[in-house]
Amino acid sequence: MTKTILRALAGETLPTPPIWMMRQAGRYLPEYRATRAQAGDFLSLCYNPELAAEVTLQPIRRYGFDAAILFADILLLPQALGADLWFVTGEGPRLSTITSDAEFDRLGRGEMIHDTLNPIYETVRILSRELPEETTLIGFAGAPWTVATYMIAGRGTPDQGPAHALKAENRALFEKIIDRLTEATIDYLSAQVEAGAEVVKLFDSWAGSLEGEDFTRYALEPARIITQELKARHPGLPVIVFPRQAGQGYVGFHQATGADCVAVDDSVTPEWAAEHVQVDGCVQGNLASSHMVTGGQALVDETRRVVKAFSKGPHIFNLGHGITPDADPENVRLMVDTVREGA
Ligand code: 1CP
Repeated sequence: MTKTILRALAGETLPTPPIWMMRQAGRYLPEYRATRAQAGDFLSLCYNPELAAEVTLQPIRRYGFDAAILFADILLLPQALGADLWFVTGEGPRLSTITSDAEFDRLGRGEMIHDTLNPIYETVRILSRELPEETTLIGFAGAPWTVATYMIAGRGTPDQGPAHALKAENRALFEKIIDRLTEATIDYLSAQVEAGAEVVKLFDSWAGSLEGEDFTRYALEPARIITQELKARHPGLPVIVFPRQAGQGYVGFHQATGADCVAVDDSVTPEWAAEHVQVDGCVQGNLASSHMVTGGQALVDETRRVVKAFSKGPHIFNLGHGITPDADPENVRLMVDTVREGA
């Protein structure tokens, strides 16, 4: 096994951590903005396999990252289940809402998603042919809770209030949504693996707003079911889970879910995560993405700090969350060089 990401995921401690970056294909890159303009809009870019593969490859060409992440979005799955989805420029995603049993009953089941998502699998097939042989291809989906927060509210919300309200008022419907998404996510990720994804990552961006028993039932348990079922269908498949802002909830997440790697955000320190999370397996993270905007010596110092804190166990270097559109591509270069200079 020569790909560094796969070695880290298998539990190996490497002299230099492999590196990639959340949202590495994105608006901070001029070549991304050009291809997106060529596609017309964001969703047309996602559903155009040639152009989606092109933007996936752009950060690989520019920085030589050790992994490429499929260019798509977590909200394509609800669209494939029958929700309406559109993006309002400057504001973000909008979806038709699901707040009643009648609206839920209009959604399709897991198997029908492939009609809509076939172009995504085609992007994966193109990438598995075109990526450099040392680069690992990561497929992904949103975790059921995070996707449900958008489906219930019809948009992004600062506190996921509408989803919490539905959970309190109609738990049976809320759980039907989580279960339907769990089933569909397994089918979606499984199809990405069949098309050539070598690793899958589950993004639970809003896991931090679930507390106590809710965290166990709606973040941990779906991640466990998805991980176990994918590994049953695809023996040896490495799985990365990202219960963002889980705090203490990160502790024990490897064992409880069976995931190979837990990605940590930057609301915890790398020293804390090394002691409490990396003890159980590979971790990914966790430089604050604001350093990609501000740069300078603080970027170098904090990058070295993250590398050092995780140097005694398996680690994949990444940001704590996605890079933002106002980031300077030169700062990304400085981060990559700083991580690799230790080699
Ligand atoms: O205008 C543009 O070009 C669109 C910006 C954009 C991009 C580049 C969106 C809209 N999605 C994406 C791609 C994307 N989204 C990827 C591709 C691979 C890569 O990382 O390079 C991935 C993995 C995602 C995942 C995603 N989408 C998440 C989970 C990760 C995270 O950042 O927390 C979430 C929450 C979304 C929803 C979404 N899609 C886009 C936006 C602006 C949002 C957030 C909306 C909100 O909460 O208000």
